[in-house]
Amino acid sequence: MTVIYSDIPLTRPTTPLLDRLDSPAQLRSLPESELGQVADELRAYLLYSVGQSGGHFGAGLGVVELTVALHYVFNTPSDRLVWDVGHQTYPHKILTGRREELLTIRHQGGLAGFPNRSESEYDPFGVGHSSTSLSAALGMAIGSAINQPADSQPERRCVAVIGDGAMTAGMAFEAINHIAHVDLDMLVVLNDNNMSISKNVGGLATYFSKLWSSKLYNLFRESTKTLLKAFPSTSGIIRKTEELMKALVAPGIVFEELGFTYIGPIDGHNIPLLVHTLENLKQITGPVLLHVATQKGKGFSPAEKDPIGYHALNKIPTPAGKTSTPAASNAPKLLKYQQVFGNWLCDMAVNHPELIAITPAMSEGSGMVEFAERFPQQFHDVAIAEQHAVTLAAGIACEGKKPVVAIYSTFLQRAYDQLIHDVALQNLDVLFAIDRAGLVGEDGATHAGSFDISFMRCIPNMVIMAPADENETRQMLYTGYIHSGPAAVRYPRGTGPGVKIEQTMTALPIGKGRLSRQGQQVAILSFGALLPTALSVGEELDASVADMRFIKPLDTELLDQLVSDHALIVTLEENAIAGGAGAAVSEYFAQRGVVVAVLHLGLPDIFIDHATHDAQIAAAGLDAATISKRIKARLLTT
Ligand SMILES: Cc1ncc(C[n+]2csc(CCOP(=O)(O)OP(=O)(O)O)c2C)c(N)n1
Repeated sequence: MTVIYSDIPLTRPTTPLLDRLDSPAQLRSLPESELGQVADELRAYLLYSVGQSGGHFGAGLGVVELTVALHYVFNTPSDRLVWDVGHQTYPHKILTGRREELLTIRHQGGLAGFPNRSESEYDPFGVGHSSTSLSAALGMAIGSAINQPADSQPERRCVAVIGDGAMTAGMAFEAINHIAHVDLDMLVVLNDNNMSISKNVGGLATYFSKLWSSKLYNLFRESTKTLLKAFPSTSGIIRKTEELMKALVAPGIVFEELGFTYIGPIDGHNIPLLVHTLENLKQITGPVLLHVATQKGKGFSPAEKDPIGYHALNKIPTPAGKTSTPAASNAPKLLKYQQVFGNWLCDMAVNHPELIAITPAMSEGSGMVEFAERFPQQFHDVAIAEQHAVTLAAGIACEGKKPVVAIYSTFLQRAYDQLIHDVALQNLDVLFAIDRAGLVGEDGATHAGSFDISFMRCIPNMVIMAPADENETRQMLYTGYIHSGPAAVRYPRGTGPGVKIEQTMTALPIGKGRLSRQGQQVAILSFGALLPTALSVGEELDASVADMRFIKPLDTELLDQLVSDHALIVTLEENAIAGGAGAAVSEYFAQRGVVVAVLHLGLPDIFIDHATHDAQIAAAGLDAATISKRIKARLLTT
């Protein structure tokens, strides 16, 4: 029985057994009877550790028993254990020699929040975006099967663990199709907790729920002892085992039809059952899908009741930290860009029944919860299906309605062809609200929105805007909404500078920036939310500062004007320098035959690791002091 906690321990719990486990090999040397205690201690330590560090929470709690069982049965790291998304791997990190370092997770120089090949040999595949595990594990199975005699045991087993949410993505379906075709030994563990970040949606989710409530699952839950007898762990009679397995297969199951041996659903919190089932599955050849039913937030009652709220947890402030907060509480409450978007969406929908908002499984993160409640007919959560989200929007636009696709910059990468081929090429009327544009802090490189300007700028028909503050965000969303054709507004994670938001919506003139500060010699062209930094550098150096607003089309009139009376043009953006807004400025000058000194400031050609956003900005050389230094250095050679 899982121990249920109702508080997060603020001091380190006593974990005598866990403390002895520095590798999965040590776990495997324990008698099976001690695994329950390992799981209890693991959960207690996980609660404590995430309370100290902050980070992903509910998903990890839900896979404590599964993680113990997988490392107990499989010979990791030689056997490959590939986790999907990777936000649920805190227990895996604890068991694979990173127990003490878990306290540093997502902090600069500490563990990454997701599996990372350079961090540990137990992380065979780096991840952060969902639904890659099946393809990666199949690739490993193919790679390790090469040069092996056809009839021999596989050199290593490849296991993918994928959530029911991640299973909704096209990539997962593509892999399932191919896995059956290749027909190598491979285990897919479907970790089904009925949740994505929000409630999981769609036909697949409904189908999984039906399986959960089936007689078969109840049989598994209630008759564990009988079942364990039915799964003799030492049985060498493979055929018999297979027959037993087959007998437990629900008839007509979708995965069976696709060429998998399907087992389950079984209780993912029952360690003896998990261990025995996994042991027996090792005997089965070809692709196997084990359907495991788990509960997100398991073992921490507030998270069990509110799995959405406890998807992630903020660091619990220390008592010392608490005393320093009252001063901060007097500060004006700043709105997040996501709230600005959510409020705009609701305000627009009041008078625009043709507005249809689409999210690929990110309604909380994108600030759409209120909209979904108030305008359910105009809201579509399409599950983790970015490609579908974009082409769906294209289809809606064909019917003369106005789709608004709210999508994180990093996840739009998944839908690049759809953006070009389905939307832009047909010049369809779709507004993209591109969230988390720029560096995103603790989630790190996998989630950084570093490339959207570069990859959108080259697409014909696109209008691309980058607001400098909350009010510009609102007005740009409106501008993009009433614009006919594809338009994108890219805004960052977190709060804006606190600019007053005009409730009245006024369309901005397309392709027009504004001069925010008149100075001399140097003109800083700011594209987006780094404007306050540009202004502070402008003050220090008496430089001109322009809030360019539009990346495409560029305000060429303003460029002509600035180049005529400044010696150095500095472009500033929170996007890759390569192909970014600065590159657009230089291309314009080159086209016009204008020779001028240009300094491009933006994200360098490296992946920037997890840290606070401020630290990441400093690592990119985009803090005010470094910008000022770089400009001064450049002036010396101009
Ligand atoms: C391509 C992509 N889109 C969206 C996300 C954001 N995201 C992270 S976890 C998650 C839910 C995953 O659900 P599931 O696979 O069921 O795992 P659970 O959290 O329920 O354990 C989502 C949508 C992502 N990581 N990758």
